[in-house]
Amino acid sequence: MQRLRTKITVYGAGTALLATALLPGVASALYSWYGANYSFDSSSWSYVWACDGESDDNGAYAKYDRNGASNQRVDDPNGSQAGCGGVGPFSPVYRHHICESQFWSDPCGSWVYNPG
Ligand SMILES: [Ca+2]
Repeated sequence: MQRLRTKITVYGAGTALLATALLPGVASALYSWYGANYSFDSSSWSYVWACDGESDDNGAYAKYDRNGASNQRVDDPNGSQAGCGGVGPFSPVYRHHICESQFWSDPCGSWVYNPG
């Protein structure tokens, strides 16, 4: 019984190590969600991405503000097909959120803010 417990402990440590190893490149990224649509930043907030995760014919796009340019927008060009739409690199993004194109007005997820 003692031996089994030891094996479980070692396996758990290995899993934690793997997760840590995968994180550094995206450690600063924050996500804004609306349903299955989302936006996120990358490379220290120098890129913004919009990802349409819903096959509902409503396009998804990210709105963002960055140093020197507010009310910017980037669309996911192929809708819910694989891949997202991205822009950058440019001066750090201050905030972004995901929105969905609908008939009357476009609902959006919560703004996420650059912590730096
Ligand atoms: Ca897509």
